[in-house]
Amino acid sequence: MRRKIDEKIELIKMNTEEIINVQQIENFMKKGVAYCGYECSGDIHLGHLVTVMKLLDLQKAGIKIKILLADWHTWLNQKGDWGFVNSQVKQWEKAFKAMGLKAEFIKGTDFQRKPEYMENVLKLALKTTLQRGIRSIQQVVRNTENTRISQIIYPLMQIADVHALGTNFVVAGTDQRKIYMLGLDIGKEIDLPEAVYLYTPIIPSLKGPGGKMSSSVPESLISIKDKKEDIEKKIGRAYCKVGDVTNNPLLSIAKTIIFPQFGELKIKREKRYGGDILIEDYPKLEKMFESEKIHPSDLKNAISRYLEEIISLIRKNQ
Ligand code: STL
Repeated sequence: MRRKIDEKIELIKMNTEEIINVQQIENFMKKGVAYCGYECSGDIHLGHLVTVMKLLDLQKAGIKIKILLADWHTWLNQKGDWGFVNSQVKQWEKAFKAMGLKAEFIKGTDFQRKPEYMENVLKLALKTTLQRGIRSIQQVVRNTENTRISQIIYPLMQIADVHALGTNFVVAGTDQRKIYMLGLDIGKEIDLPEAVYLYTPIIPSLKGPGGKMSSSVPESLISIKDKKEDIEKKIGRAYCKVGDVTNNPLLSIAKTIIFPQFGELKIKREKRYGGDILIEDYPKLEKMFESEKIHPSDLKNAISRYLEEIISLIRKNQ
């Protein structure tokens, strides 16, 4: 029994960047509810897959999952009009189901129009300086030169969501961290429930140092709509310097997506280049790449192969 619980906790903690209130995991595991919110615009890409895989871990540990299809957030963040947002929401829900999530799907507009909800947003607004509001969205908003007031309401609504959805586990990429940290500071205004905050790593842009995989930069990402040829082409062009293990999007994909899914990575090489190698864990891959025992082109071939295997399954289920 104890061992089973410990195994579940290990699974929940695996491949996270940071966990707030980690000591509460066991307490919330029994009757806990987890949520992760998504702006629905553009195609789902590997960056989103990192949180989806973490949600699948929580699901395996017996935790109920709520997915917030944050339609109003998408609109507030200037991603498109309501015709666009509504059609995206439908596509995203279908895709999440194809990835194996047995979640409750909730649209923002299903509950964010309630007077109690809006009252909470205004209570949070009263306690937040403009400066802090702007700072909290730096990693979420594209054009930070011309921030709209709608984009400062956005984080306050995100904090109110934690309350409205009655959640005990918040799952998010580290780009959302400043928003939820603001929430922890001012949450007592709205009786914010105590929750575990799990932050997952961000996959760097395929284009190299500086950026993250982002819907607004098509060459930065691999989407779940990409075909085998697209995957091979984009991975083939991806930034990957010999021996360099920092800012390497391919190593990041291996660490956060391929190893958790397959538990190993096989590099296929012709005999004259050293033959096949089976790598059992991520640290070993990193060491071998750093010491130049694995060449970027061999790594690229392997990553393309595994990504095609994952994405073809999602494609088939949609
Ligand atoms: C992005 C990109 C992305 C996710 C989000 C934002 C998250 C949005 C969100 C909205 C409301 C919530 C929680 C999360 O309650 O992949 O720009």
